[in-house]
Amino acid sequence: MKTRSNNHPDTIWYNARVATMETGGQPYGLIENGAVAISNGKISWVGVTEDLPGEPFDSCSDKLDCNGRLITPGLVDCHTHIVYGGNRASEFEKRLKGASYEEIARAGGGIISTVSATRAASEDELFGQALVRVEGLLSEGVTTLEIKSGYGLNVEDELKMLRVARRLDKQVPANIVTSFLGAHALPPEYAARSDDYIDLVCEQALPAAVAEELVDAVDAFCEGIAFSPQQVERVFDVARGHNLPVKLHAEQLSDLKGAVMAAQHGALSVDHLEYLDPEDVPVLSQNGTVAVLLPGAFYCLRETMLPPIKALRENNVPIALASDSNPGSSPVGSLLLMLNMACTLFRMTPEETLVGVTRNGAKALGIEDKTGTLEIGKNADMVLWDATDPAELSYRIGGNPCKRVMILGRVN
Ligand code: DI6
Ligand code: FE
Repeated sequence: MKTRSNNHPDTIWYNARVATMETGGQPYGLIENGAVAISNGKISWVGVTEDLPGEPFDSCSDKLDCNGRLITPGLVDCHTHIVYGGNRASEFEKRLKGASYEEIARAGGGIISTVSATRAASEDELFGQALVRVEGLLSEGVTTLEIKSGYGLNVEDELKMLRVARRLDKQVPANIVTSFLGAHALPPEYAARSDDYIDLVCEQALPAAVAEELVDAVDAFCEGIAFSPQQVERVFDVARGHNLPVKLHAEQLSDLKGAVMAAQHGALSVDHLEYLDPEDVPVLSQNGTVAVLLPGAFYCLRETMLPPIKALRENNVPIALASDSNPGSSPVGSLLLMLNMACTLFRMTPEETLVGVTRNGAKALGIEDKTGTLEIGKNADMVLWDATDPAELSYRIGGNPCKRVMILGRVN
């Protein structure tokens, strides 16, 4: 029997159009008639099929002829609230009759109605319901997923949500990372005492979640119906004390300058951004902060204010896209649909949208050294599509062109 060198490929996918999504070079980092070789869960070789070194190719037992189809990096959904109880279909009906998202929120509906349902649900119930939704995303080629807390809004129920996210990470093949979003909304028991609630978040909820190793990043909702930049800064200071990266829901409904504040705190990302002033965009690029755009929420809220795409492009701010999967503003179960919406609603290019759910999605989570592009040394997270042109992924609406998903070198 042959002894295998560490670099001997376990798997080779070849005869493919390989969209590496690396910067520079061809659009999409495309390699025609390409191949990707995998060793020990990592990418060990990427290039033109003819250039594959002969012997390892010949002796590799797991070879897949892709027949000219497209390979991309595994998709990254960098912003979801996919763990929650209940649903808000009745609120959808109210909004169709004319009530606004903000009016519903101020009348105790909206996020708070999901908080009641999430508090009432057991950990097992939340797990079972979220698993179905997560599996839906994964079936479309998502290999990395972020999940936020934020519907518990007390110590016990925030921890419950994060435990569900950690259980999901163990259960499914995809990599799941968590964000603590205790400062998502003011729970009713703290009405008119928002500073006291921030005390609870800073002094009890976040430290307890960190102590249980449930937190990969810290997020907040900076908005008139949520928390001020000053209140969010208090949460960010605690995050920094625990060496945790921060991110922020900012400028979704109004311009409170939350994005600037977050970028100045070195935030990984600022998310939503419809009301971000183009003049504030340079602060994002100066701090390496990713702009995460959420076309599902824009669409569902029938928003008309567009995020400042032109300024983001001009300032070379990396743009990511995500589902924002949540029961209120974005009941979305498809990341590919977000690519189409970003093209149609935001006039982003198909290439920008694919970068947004691969390379830049990974960057928004601070894991761009591990995933998001097809480069030697990165995790072998990749998708084979029943498509040849990368633009097909944003062009089609519905249908699922995902043929095969590899995560950490394993096809599941
Ligand atoms: N902005 C959003 O779009 C979600 N959270 C947030 O801060 C909405 C959450 C919800 O409506 O349940
Ligand atoms: Fe969100």
